[in-house]
Amino acid sequence: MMKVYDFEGFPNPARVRIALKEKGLFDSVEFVSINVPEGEHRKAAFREKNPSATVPVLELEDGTTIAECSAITEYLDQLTGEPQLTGKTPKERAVIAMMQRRAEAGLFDAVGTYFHHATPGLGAELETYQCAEWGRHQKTRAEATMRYLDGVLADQPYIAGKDFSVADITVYTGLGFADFAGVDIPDGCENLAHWRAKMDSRPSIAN
Ligand SMILES: N[C@@H](CCC(=O)N[C@@H](CS)C(=O)NCC(=O)O)C(=O)O
Repeated sequence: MMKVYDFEGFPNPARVRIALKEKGLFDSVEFVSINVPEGEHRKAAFREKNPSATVPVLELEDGTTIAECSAITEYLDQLTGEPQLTGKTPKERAVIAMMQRRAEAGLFDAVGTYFHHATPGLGAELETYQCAEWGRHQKTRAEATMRYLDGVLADQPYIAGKDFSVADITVYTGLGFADFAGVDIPDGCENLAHWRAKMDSRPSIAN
């Protein structure tokens, strides 16, 4: 059985958990909890699985370890032979990859940098280097990305076009991370708010 090393309730693990549900694979993996708040992910045993010392990590039955949510989602999507999250045609795949990267760098990771640098983050023991100014700058980047995505959603129902994709998962979990970190959706982003309300009731997210 494949294994997912993660910590339930954290934002990056949530990305893979939603992808697993979208693919009907949630019950085909064994979850192994890595206690991130206590620093278990920084110990040698876990660094052997992921030198970046982050969760989640997918471990295949042959022992191959795959880190990075985008890479894990790509694998899961291809595994079933029927890609639904990362596109089928060259054009779909490229547009989804572009929007996924914009969402990840501009929103999800920007919120993460704000959280880790400009707030207490994971606490003094784990946050060994903080640059508050850089963190605050990334908050403005996250807000700008929310405004950009609001504009995107004025013309199309999902982040990368007419169909749900991995980019929607990244934006949805990025907004959840933003709530947790204290980054508000700017006033007037009604398209983004409506899209979010629609996502709230999607089975892979609601259940
Ligand atoms: N880009 C990575 C980010 C993974 C990540 O940062 N995960 C967080 C949990 S949400 C983590 O393990 N943080 C540990 C730390 O900051 O020490 C991915 O896509 O998986």
